Formats: sequence, C-alpha cells, structure tokens
Amino acid sequence: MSRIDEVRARRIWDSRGRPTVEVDIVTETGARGRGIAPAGASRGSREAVELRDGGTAFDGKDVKAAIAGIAREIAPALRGHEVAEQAAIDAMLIALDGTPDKSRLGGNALIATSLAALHAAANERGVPLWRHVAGENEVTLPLPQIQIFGGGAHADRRVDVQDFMVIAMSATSFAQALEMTAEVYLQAGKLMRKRGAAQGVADEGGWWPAFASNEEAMDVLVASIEAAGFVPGTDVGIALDIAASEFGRGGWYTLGLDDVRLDTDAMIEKLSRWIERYPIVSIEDPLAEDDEAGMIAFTRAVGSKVQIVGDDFLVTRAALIDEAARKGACNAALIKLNQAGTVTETLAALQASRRNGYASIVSARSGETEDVTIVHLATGWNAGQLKVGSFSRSERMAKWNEGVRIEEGGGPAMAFATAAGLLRG
Ligand code: 2PG
Ligand code: MG
Repeated sequence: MSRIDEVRARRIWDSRGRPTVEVDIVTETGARGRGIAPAGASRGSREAVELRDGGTAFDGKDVKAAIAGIAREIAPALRGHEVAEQAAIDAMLIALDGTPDKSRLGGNALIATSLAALHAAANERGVPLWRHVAGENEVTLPLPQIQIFGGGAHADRRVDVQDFMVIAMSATSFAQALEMTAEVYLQAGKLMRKRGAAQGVADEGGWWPAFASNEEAMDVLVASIEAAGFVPGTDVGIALDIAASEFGRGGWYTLGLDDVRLDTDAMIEKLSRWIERYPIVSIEDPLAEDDEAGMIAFTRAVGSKVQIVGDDFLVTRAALIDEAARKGACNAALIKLNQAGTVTETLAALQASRRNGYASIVSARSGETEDVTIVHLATGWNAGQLKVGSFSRSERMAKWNEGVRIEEGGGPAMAFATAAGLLRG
C-alpha cells in the first residue's frame, strides 16, 4: 500500500501524428505508472468525449486544456490517495469531471490518469500488469483479430468496410496465431503487388484497399489465406468491422463503392449473403449505432452462426450491454478503454458482457502509441479476444510482440483462449 505523490501530464504524439495525453504517476515509495490516451477515428456518439482545444493548431486536435485540467484539478485531488484503490480513484475522477459524458475534463485526460494509477499500483507490487489485474485467477492469452486490409475512415473511405481481418481459428497458441497471420499478411501484400494494387498501408497498418468493390477485398483475402497454405474458415476465418455508423443513419445505408442506398432490410440481406459466400466468423457494427431494430433483426437472422460485435453500438458501457442483451441485439462486445473513460468502467462493461453470455474483444483505437497496456488487460481480465489493427507499424507490432512475451513469461500454465470462445452467445 502506498500513496500517490506526483501526477504529471504531458502532450505526446500518436500514430497519426496527432497530439494525445500522457500521464505519469509516482507513489511515495517511488513506484511509477504511465497511462496514454488512444484516439478513434470512427467513433460512437455515446463514447466518453475527448477534450480537444479546437482552433487552427494541429487541426484543432491539441490537448492543452486536457493537460491543464490534470495539473489544475486532478493532480491535487489524487495526491495522497492510496494508489491501489483503483475503483475509488476512478470514482473520484468521474465526480471531479461531473458530466455524464466526461466532456469537462475530457475522457482522454481521465483514461490516461486512470491507467497511470493502474500501472503504478502494479509496479508498487512488483508484478506484471496482467498478473496485477488477474489477482489469483488463472489467465488466458486472447485470440487475436488482425487486420489485413484497412478501409472506411482509416483509408479515406476507399472502400466502405473498415476492417477486413483474419482470425487464426486453428492456432493453439498466441505465438502460432501471429505466425499464421504473418503468412496471410505477406501473401496479401504479394497479391496486391501482382494486381498492381500495392499502395502502401492504411491507418492501422493493413494494406491500402485498392479494390473496386467490398467483395473484391474479401475475394483477395480468401485468396491470401489459401496462398498462405490455410483452409479458409477452418484454419483462418474472416472478421469484418463494417463500422456502419460511418455510412448509415436513420435506417439508410449509403455504400459509396457500390453506389447504392440500402434500407435496413436490404443491408441485412447484403451482409447475410456475404456470410453465406465468405468464411466470415465475426462481424462488428453491421448496422449503425442508431439502428437498434436492425441490430436485433440481424442477430436473430445470423447470430447463431457468427459473432456479432457491438462497438459504436455499445461503446463499452455496462448498461448498454445489459440492455442489448435483454433485447437480443449482438452476442459480443468490443471493449475500448477510452470509450468508457476509466479502467473501472471498462471492467464493468467486460463483466456485463460476460454475465450476458457475450464474447468480449478488448480493442485498440486507430490512433495508438507504443503503449501495450491493452494486451495485459485482455490477458489478465481473461477477455478471450484482442483486436489491435494490422500486422505492421510499430504501434501495432509493439502490442502483438508484448503478447509473445507474456505468453512466454507465463510459462506452461498460461493457456491460450483459442477460437473455442468465439461464439459464446
Ligand atoms: C474500431 C476501431 C479500431 P477507431 O472501429 O473498431 O479498428 O477504429 O479507433 O477509429 O474507432
Ligand atoms: Mg469498430
């Protein structure tokens, strides 16, 4: 047990070259913890609000106000507080902010501080973060969802679908899941070059999607899985993040590539056809955040066959997950720390997901840093799955590599989630 002595915030830069908030906490015994706020591009409207300065500098995205709020209000309030009492620290942060959406001090300020405290508490005990949050529980390494092509808001809307990902279904270890994905990513790059379609990578490191249709992206993805020597759907499955809130509102969906406007029923039909035609095992935000009826209908139609993940739709909020489960929408929840705004609320969302029989996928954001915290949390919290973008760019690879180290350090007692937990709902 040790008290917080110092809270220091600074501006650093994320993987898109944009400002973000970093917080260091030091305890009276000298233990240190660092938290960094990630940033989304395709955001749910009910997420915790990031405090950005506006104006002209850095396209209005500076975080001076968020950092000033930490120095002015958060640091004095936390000084002297017991560092191990994460729930009390987070309750204090929420009360200090005082708004329902964390817009006064900023969700970015709050999550960076909350994470810094968590790391300081783990360091105080001298244990890795995954062990700190697991307590005495046994832990499992999560099954990765790894992007091969990036689209949507992460690639200037070059294709409508945001993430074309793979899941190594037959992998029996985290390390093997990465090996299999590395082969698929490599083959996808070769295929893109052969087609004259190699144009670099998108925001999360997936190949830039130079395709004429969403279907073409999936055709090339299946070809890449085969070229890597795997059986699509058996060894390697496809996971999509449609991120439909980006192009759907009020029950209408405008697919730019196909040049069509679909109503909810037609959208569901289109996605159902994709599920029949391609080895899709998971599909995220298939309908927009405002289309609850669509989400329920889609879950009723295909929820027994594929994982249906709520991201913008559930925004890592326990109450929304409980409500969705009551109504029969989705069977899995994406878990993002900065959507919730504190560690305690993120954990509450994960627990809500679990008690409703949902699968849980801890996820990074499209704007990331070298921070690897989510890999520890996905492991220590036994989330079952982890999504951190593609298999290139160091803000992504730092996280996959951390998983390799955790798996090795955990020894033979550390299990791998495998694809068995993919469809718990
Ligand atoms: C998502 C994430 C990660 P963003 O939609 O799941 O792919 O994107 O951080 O831009 O919301
Ligand atoms: Mg998403």
